[in-house]
Amino acid sequence: MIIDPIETLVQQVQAKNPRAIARAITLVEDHDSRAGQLLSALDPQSIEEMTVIGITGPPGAGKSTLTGRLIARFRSEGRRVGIIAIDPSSPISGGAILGDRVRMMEHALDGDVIVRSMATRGRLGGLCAAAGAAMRIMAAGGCSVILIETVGVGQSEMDIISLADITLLVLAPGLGDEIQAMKAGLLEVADLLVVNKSDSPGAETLTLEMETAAHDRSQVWQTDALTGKGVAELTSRLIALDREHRSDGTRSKRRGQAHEREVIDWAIELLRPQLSSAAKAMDCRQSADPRQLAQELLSALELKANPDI
Ligand SMILES: Nc1nc2c(ncn2[C@@H]2O[C@H](COP(=O)(O)OP(=O)(O)O)[C@@H](O)[C@H]2O)c(=O)[nH]1
Ligand SMILES: [Mg+2]
Repeated sequence: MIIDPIETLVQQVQAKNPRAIARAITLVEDHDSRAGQLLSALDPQSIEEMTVIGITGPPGAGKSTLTGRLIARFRSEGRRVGIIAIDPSSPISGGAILGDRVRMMEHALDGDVIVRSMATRGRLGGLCAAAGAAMRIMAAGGCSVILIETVGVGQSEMDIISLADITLLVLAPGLGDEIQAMKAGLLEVADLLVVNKSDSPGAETLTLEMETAAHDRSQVWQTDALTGKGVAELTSRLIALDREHRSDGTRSKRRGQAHEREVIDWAIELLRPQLSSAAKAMDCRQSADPRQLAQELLSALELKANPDI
């Protein structure tokens, strides 16, 4: 329960207060009626300037360990870092969240590292809307770099990646997930392909495979997140790529697409309560085709469904 007026909360967020940042994100996630007021009061300049880095790849590839390394690099440059960890597991078991928390523990006492976990399951969708809002709040709270760690498996995680300005696909030898990553189209969306655990057997083979699969060999980077080997080079490349994307129009094009996705996600979120009460009011005859009923529901709300799909 937040008793402070929204103006105070926004001021506290913009004064970089980590607790206020956390409270603001919770307020949006909880569909508080003041969420709109909060989001529109955030400084648009900081949101415009932030760099959002998506980190995806199969479980166990070393994403969280690498994220910890990237945090350290950005912190050494004096930058405030926000992390959004998308957890595909149930919020109840919390396994992945706990694991990631442990790996980020070295930064736990750093007030300039803001970590937020979000579950993909156990919620009614709106993950893009929630993650987008969290990024904006973190940026307004002084984070100039936002890292989003997500397991590249489902569609909702892919949607999240589309919110990033730059995406890293992290792979490791021996997991056998390269093919799956390719099938999921991750290779298409990733700007940089990271072969982590570079000292493990199979790293060279995987690197060669990735160089063949990539558009450009210079997309492929090797790291050992445990020792930090290769991380400085990867970070320099990331920063240079961000600069290139800012000047060649790539970033603004991606931002436009990301924004569109967020808007659609919000529209669905905002409609959900009405859909829910209209469905309750309607006789959802179990024998009737649910798709047909959905169309009836939309007509009842005077929304036109596309007849072609
Ligand atoms: N040998 C080796 N192990 C690593 C490396 N990076 C991460 N690990 C280990 O791999 C396991 C999974 O790492 P984690 O960061 O949780 O992977 P995630 O599931 O992708 O987030 C952990 O036991 C890490 O200590 C690396 O570069 N080399
Ligand atoms: Mg992880």
